[in-house]
Amino acid sequence: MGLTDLNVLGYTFDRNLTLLSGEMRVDNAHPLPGETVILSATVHNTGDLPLENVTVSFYDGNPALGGALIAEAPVAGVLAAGYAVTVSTGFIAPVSSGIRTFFAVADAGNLIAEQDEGDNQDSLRAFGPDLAFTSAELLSDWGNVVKLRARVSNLGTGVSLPTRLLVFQRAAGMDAVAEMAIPGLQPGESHTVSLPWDHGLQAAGLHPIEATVNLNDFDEVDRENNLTVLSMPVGVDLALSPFNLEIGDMSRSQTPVTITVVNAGPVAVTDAVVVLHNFFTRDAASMLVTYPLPSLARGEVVVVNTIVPGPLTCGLYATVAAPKEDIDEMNNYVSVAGAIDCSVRVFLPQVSR
Ligand SMILES: [Ca+2]
Ligand SMILES: [Ca+2]
Ligand SMILES: [Ca+2]
Ligand SMILES: [Ca+2]
Repeated sequence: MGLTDLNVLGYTFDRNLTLLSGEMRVDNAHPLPGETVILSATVHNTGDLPLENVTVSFYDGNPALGGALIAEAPVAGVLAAGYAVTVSTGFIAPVSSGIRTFFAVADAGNLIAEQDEGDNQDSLRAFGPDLAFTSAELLSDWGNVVKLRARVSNLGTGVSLPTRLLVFQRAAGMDAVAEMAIPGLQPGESHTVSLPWDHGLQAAGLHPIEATVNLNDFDEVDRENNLTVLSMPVGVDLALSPFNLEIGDMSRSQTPVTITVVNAGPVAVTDAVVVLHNFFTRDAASMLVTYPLPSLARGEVVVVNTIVPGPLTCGLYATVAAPKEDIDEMNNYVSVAGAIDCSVRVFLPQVSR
């Protein structure tokens, strides 16, 4: 009698519920104290069989360490294999607290025997203090001094601890270029800062500046709003004011023009020139008048009154420039269209009926 190898290809139909990491949600991360928020979690039937009596229990804190049950949310009807359903429960936001960790557990009472009882849980950190930049701007002060004007707000549900606001110019080194203390803030409270520093000698151009609050003094769920990136302009920035441009009768042979030049940048400017063009273009051939400005102090405003030969039937184009490159060209031009539209256009054929 020979040996018989008996190979049995077996397959067991499994039951399994799964909560995937990172699928828990809270509908409002910044509730007012006492406001009801909605916690939700998605339970997947990752087994082979449809399941009934599926529940997801929500806890405030880890249930294995004494976390309090918030609610047990039932899944209505049958959860078919391969399907998932999201269940939710209300939770009254804490009046004031640190960060909470919420847990969702599928089949917490273990009414369903599963292939894997260890994949039934997900968690979500929420609430607590949440510092954020709610406004921030960089202003040129005088010389090489710039100033960060910013508002830091506590958007969270818990009191924030005293911390620091740090300013970095990463390209210039790893150390903070400026810093100041931020006091502890109540939920909803804001703190406005005005923080000047001397940027020293910098190349002309736009330099990215990072301001960050609470780099690592205390824990926050949302750290993305603790950072703001601003642009520090260094160098010449002349501008023509679009609000202070006055032109006389553009059909005359002599037309008075009043134009306002602003030195908007952080440095004094020498040898600037205002150029006025006819025909609503900046072509050299259309140049009417050049008006030199030998020196402009930082922040200086100069009103130029001149008379240009007309008529300006197509319109007037004004530019300002200096020998040193301008860090923002967009504000160096103003124009006024004339009575005649001289711009090049493509006309579609018109069909009359
Ligand atoms: Ca499971
Ligand atoms: Ca189970
Ligand atoms: Ca924050
Ligand atoms: Ca400019």
